[in-house]
Amino acid sequence: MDNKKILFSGVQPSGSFNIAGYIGAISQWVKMQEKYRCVFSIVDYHAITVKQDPQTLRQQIKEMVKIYLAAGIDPNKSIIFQQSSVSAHTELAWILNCCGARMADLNKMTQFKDKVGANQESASVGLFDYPVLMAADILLYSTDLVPVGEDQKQHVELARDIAKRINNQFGDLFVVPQAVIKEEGARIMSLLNPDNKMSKSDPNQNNSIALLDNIDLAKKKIMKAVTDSGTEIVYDKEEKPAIANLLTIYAQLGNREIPRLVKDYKGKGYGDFKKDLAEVVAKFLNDFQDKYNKISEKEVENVLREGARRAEKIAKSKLDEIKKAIGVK
Ligand code: AQP
Repeated sequence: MDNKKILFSGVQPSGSFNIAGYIGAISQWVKMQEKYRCVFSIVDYHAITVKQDPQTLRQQIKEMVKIYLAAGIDPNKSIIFQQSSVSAHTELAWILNCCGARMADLNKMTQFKDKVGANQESASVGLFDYPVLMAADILLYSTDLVPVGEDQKQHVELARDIAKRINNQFGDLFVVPQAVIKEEGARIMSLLNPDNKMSKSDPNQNNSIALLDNIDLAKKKIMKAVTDSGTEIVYDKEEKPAIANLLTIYAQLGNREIPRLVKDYKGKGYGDFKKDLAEVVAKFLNDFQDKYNKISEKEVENVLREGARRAEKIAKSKLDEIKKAIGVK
């Protein structure tokens, strides 16, 4: 076994995956797989924490595999697997629920509060407990690094706390993982309301651009994106959050530096800027969808079968170690 660090991350197959998740998470995975041993999951048990249509969910799981592959995740280098096919995840989540996680931890989670709003009483218990399942996902693979968007930072912190508590009580069982968050692009905002993050589950699809969006539709969404008062293209997250967000998307999908873009657009208006950005997005989507459309169902099946086999081996051996340590085996 080499001594490369281990990296774990995942995406929920819930809704149409958008450029925010691509920029915040997947784009950094692709670069990191050269340097680390990587495990990437399609976290379907997280997706069912909110209502899903079974037929659509099945479809979205396959879609996510194709998205991983089209983005450049190489199944010969990295493990790609469906979370529910490795039962150690839910088994460990139960153990962590009992032995490591506390009510006070989960009561602090801002993503739960943001998602349920005033409807806390009708939210599923799974949605409340989601961060513990995420801790299990991470800790099973002795993960060193967890590359995620900024919204997941608090959940990785919880995984760290749980790992430390269990290590204190039962001996050194877990590696304490670290979140890896990009300096730019870790929080892409919604196109029509730059105070909110761009999110798959947003009911207004004009707020986001899905990787599989029709290209003309995506261009229209950019042209309709809100801008700030004034006319200048400057990067100022506080005063000009909408333009700062569009500059970030431009830089990330067009492989450009923000300061350089600001220089290039000096003296030009929002209209010119958005027209060019629409072209950058269109080119990115075109290239991406070309690759996506070449991936066959057979390839998806093979990747998932082989990924589950490899993930299961690592996860089962870790779970056995934990079961022995806590006294159930
Ligand atoms: N707006 C964002 N900017 C940057 N990164 C983001 N991520 C999500 N939104 C942004 C990152 O993408 C990965 C995918 O996360 P996920 O699908 O498991 O769920 P999420 O974080 O809950 O993302 P969504 O879009 O808000 O999904 P829904 O609406 O289904 O809950 C993660 O690494 C995330 O940080």
